[in-house]
Amino acid sequence: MQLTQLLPHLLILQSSSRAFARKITFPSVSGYQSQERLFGQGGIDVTTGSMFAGLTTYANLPYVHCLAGEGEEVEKYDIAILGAPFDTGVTARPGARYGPGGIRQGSRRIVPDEWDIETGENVFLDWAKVVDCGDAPLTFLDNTVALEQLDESHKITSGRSGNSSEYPFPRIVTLGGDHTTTLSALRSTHQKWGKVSVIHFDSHLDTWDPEVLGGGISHYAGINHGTFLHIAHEEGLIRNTSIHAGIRAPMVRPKGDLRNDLRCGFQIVMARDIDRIGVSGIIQRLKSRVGDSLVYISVDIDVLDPAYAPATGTAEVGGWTTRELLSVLDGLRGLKVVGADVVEVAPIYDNPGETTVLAAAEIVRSLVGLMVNEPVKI
Ligand SMILES: [Mn+2]
Repeated sequence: MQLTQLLPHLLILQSSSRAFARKITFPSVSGYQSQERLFGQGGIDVTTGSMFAGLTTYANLPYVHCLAGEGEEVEKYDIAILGAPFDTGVTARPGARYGPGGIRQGSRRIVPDEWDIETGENVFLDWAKVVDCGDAPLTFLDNTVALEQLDESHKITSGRSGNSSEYPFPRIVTLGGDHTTTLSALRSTHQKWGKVSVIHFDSHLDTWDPEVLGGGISHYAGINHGTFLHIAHEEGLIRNTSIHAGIRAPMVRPKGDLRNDLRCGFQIVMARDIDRIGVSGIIQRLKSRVGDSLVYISVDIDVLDPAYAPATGTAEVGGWTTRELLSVLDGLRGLKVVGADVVEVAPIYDNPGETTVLAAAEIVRSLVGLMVNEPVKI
């Protein structure tokens, strides 16, 4: 068929799909959050009733095209889930580029109309409109370009005006990606909110000097998932009131690593401290360290023991349980959290029970809960 013959058909298709799109109550992708009900023959409702229908967004939340071009109308939101499929900054097992998809998969039984049995709260039906923006488009062939793309994606996503009239400043929870992606998130957070204290849940320090980790090969190689906090400090993005939690991985230099870590503005809570001071002791140390400052929370899934999170690139034994981490996170209520992430989830190493992605999905819910619990003004 000639194009000229095809044109009338295309026009009909276009106009009819537009008319159809108007009928759909936003969102149209998540199976659970309903579109307008559609009844089939015999009056059977074919649009509602299953959390497994449609495409998978985080927690069945509405999808918003946050990276739409200029002039396109974008649904307003207060908290955005943004995927960062990047894993070429790792020093061991790759695979975290599939993390965003894996975490969404792990979240498919989380639905927006569930109430927490301990608190009675529902973080998705509170004041904040929480949406899933999908993944940032990142090249997998050039790390420098990919991180610039992520910098921009973050800035665009957080730069839109929020849905709430009282707190119109969208915040982002990033789904990694390897830990290098946190650098982009910190750059964007700094541009909007200024310097932040970082609460860094990880088995590794990640403040390594690029000259020590990778930089001996090339400048380019020095920017990776073990050096991003050093670079964030160098770029002046973070306060010297930051703190690690869950540390247990070995040092590269016996004293140099710790001195360097201190210079980057960090204190350390060891993984085994939890046996001494308990969950409440950990919460207290984290809270007193960051005080009243604005906070960014980064959760490397390898803070958990490999028994609870096998699907990660640089697993270290002797970590926290999922319950301990969730209790610590939920105990941070009241802090002014302006950005957060869950990184280093590499679903290929998960087991058939999806241990890691289930944990990661629940951690994301806790992080969203902290943001909802404490609205922040610029
Ligand atoms: Mn890390």
